[in-house]
Amino acid sequence: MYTPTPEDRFTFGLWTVGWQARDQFGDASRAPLDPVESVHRLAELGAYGVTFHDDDLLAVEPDRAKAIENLKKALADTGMKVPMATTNLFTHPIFKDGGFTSNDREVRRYALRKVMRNIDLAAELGAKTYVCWGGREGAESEAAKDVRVALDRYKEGFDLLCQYVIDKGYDIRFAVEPKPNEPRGDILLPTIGHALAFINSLEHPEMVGLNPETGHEQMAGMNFVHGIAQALWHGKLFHIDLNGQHGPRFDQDLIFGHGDVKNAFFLVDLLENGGYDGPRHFDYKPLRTEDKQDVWDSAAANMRTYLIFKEKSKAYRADPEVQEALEASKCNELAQPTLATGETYEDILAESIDVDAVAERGYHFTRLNQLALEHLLGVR
Ligand code: 3MF
Ligand code: MG
Ligand code: MG
Ligand code: MG
Repeated sequence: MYTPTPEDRFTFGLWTVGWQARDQFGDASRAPLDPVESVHRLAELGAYGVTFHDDDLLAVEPDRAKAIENLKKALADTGMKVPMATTNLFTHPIFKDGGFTSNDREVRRYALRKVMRNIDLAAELGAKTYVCWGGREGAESEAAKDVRVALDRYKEGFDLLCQYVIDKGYDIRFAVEPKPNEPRGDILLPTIGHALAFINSLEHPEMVGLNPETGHEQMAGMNFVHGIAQALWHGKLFHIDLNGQHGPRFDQDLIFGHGDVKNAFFLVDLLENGGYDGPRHFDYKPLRTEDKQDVWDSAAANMRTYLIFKEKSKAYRADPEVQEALEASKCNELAQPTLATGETYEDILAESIDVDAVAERGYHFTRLNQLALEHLLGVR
């Protein structure tokens, strides 16, 4: 039980287990990890696949062609898949003012070239999703960036990349990953909502969706489950970055479930029942305190935690008391359209209500929440 298999479709960024734990104040606490080893170890743990930034492949082999060859062999040896790829437009100092929205036009052109080059590899490896996290697209001062003009350039970038994918005949869609801040003081497209609105203004909105990350939304004080629900509602949940975070502070990238436990439970409940059929992708960082073996233990913990929540969600939904409480809280009544078939606003206008009597009715949400918590705490 709680043992992952490839059918669960768990995937990991090579940069997650491969993180050397260099931070703002400290040096690396772990040695570089060979992507080949990551693919093998993750396969042994029951993962479905890996994802990568172009630069992740060069962790121990600086020759790109050789690095790609090594990765391909590891994938062939293990049966691991690459459902998503992405570009590193944030580590090299050339991107210090962004990639697609750098004030420097030459940098913008280089950034787009770097993306197109890696899209070719993504397509070759069978990736269907190409994630764009604009980590350096932003500013520290309002004086430094005209956001309206920067959004023009952001749109220009996505329109160009969509055209590239169309012209090449690739079966790839883009997924924007919102984040409010870090490493920039303020990042463009800071939340799911901002990104959804932006996508609507693109030349090919159908080719662009979202890759929301748990911690990023929680850094902005947002409810991740609500954000994911809205992304699903718009048909825009193309991919997801699962991890843990304790509210608005630096980007913690904790193991999934090691942050807001109850929100993580309802997230799994939503993903499993809300029509998402993409990979369950982890974007976490093994703690800086951890050693080589802890890295693999932490990778396993992400998947095990997800599977535990999945079981808990099933038990919660099957509990007759929960079903009764959902009914009593009118949760099912919300699914009923406000107007009956054939009715118009005239019917609403003609109606009357005993406002005081209706206002007195309780919704009994406390009971529902307590039932969920008791399932989570294992006492039901
Ligand atoms: C940073 C992130 C990124 C993105 C990645 C995928 C390094 O906070 O979450 O991870 O997920 O670039 O595009
Ligand atoms: Mg992140
Ligand atoms: Mg992420
Ligand atoms: Mg994060």
